[in-house]
Amino acid sequence: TVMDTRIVIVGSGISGLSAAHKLIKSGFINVRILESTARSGGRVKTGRLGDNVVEIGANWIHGPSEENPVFRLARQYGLLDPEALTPENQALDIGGNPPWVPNMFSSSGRRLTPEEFEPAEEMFGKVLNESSEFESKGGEPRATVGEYIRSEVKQQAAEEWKDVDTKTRSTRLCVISNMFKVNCCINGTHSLDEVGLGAYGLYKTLPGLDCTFPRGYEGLIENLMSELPEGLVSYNTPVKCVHWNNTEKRDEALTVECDDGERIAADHVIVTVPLGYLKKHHSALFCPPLPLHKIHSIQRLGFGTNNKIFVEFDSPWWDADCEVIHLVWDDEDEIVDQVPDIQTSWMKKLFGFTVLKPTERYGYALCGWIAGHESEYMETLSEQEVTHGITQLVRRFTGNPTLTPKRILRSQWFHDPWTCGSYTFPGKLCSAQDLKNMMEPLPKKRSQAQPLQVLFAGEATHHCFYSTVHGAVLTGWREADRLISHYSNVSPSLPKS
Ligand code: 6YU
Repeated sequence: TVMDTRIVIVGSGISGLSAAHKLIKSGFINVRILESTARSGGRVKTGRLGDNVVEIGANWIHGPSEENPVFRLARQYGLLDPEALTPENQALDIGGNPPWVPNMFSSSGRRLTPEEFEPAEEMFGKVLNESSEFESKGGEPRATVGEYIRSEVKQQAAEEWKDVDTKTRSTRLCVISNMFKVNCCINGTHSLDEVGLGAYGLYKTLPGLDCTFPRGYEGLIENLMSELPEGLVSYNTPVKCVHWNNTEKRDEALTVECDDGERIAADHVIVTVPLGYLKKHHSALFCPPLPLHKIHSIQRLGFGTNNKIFVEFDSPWWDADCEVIHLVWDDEDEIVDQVPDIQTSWMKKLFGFTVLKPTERYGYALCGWIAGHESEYMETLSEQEVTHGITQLVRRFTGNPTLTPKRILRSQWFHDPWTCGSYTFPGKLCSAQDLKNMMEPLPKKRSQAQPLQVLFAGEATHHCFYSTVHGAVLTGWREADRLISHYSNVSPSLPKS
């Protein structure tokens, strides 16, 4: 019966918590979460820069509107600013591109004029939008987003900018390189040459102007936790292996083995570990191993690194209305998103900064964004070395040799042993089928074996909202619903949710 069905959830991120929440509300009482670290939230992680809250992980609610479960929860818990709740804000359809006010700086120490960067932004935006259209045209499995944009931009620049002086045209192409780096961060990839063109359009946006949690994203986690039974989560309890389909011991068909040797018998396990962790550890984490088609999908999907470097200054070197700062290198008119020598020039990959607002709360603080292997290398440096790199960078771009950051703080998602990167993107040979394979429960066929032993949730298992918090929530609910409907067929006593 529902009362004694044993459900184990691996991972206490937002997807694991969402699954537990729904199961418990539907009457399941024998639910446990096993979490490797000492906290809940996973990639939803709020930190401090001085007295201010800053997000180490997820930053925005992407598309805060009625269809977004994170928006609905945040509203219900009273976690949002009034502006985010207005109908106007919810109706704004930005298609994933917030209309931020930019300031553009060049590596020669001057500001770029709108004449220099606006045509480049416009051209890049148009071609990027076209990149989303190959999915519906039946795909283009081999080519990448990087190759497509690069060739389209080169062709269009030659035609449309043929009467523009060489220097301005070159500067505009350098701006395009900057746009590539911005999109490496958005996609959490090393290079746009790793993002599959055929699958790029799978990602869907929701209406609503992206908003933040003024008191921190972790407020969402705390509120969810407060509605769950005490002791639900076992912390510092990494799962080492999920033993499934054990046909010898019928009553122990499924057991979860922890690092400390404890073995927990279960009827169902919901695995929510990040794709980065799965890529590295899937062969040890499952016994017997995962079916081949699932392993291939784990490999085809991409999981890269995007990190933040928060930097505080005594006074601003950007305009009062500026929301995003771009750092444009004037030797990058060949459209590049990778640096020539990571150890000496990793900081060239940092596309720039978003400005923390409001100023009354944050003072003059910026959030720098850096993706890829350059970002992974940055994680290995000491805080002093990172500070030194950032200081040199802002001095060069402002032309101000005395500019000095007050304080810095950075994330290190690649070296987090339980995440191994930041979030999912569609790799070169990816298709919609790979996301379907990711979410498919085990064992696959309705054989003699007990069905729905191992279920899969987490950001990387959502067919169109992968890489987001709302995607993760929906996958937790989906797997809870899978079990709820399974038991409402076998045991009519289950209250309908
Ligand atoms: C969003 C945003 N945002 C920035 C940065 C990052 C992410 N995301 P979890 O990892 O949370 O939980 C798993 C748990 O399992 C965890 O606690 C582990 O410790 C545990 N575990 C692991 N192994 C275990 C074991 N063996 N045993 C036991 N436990 C184990 N999302 O909505 N808005 O602004 C950002 C951002 C720096 C790192 C983000 C953002 C992603 C979300 O944070 C993430 O999806 C969810 O938190 C994941 O939850 P989960 O439960 O699945 O895993 C146009 C276009 C194109 C394409 N896409 C672009 C979209 C934009 C994506 N944007 C992200 C941007 C930022 C800036």
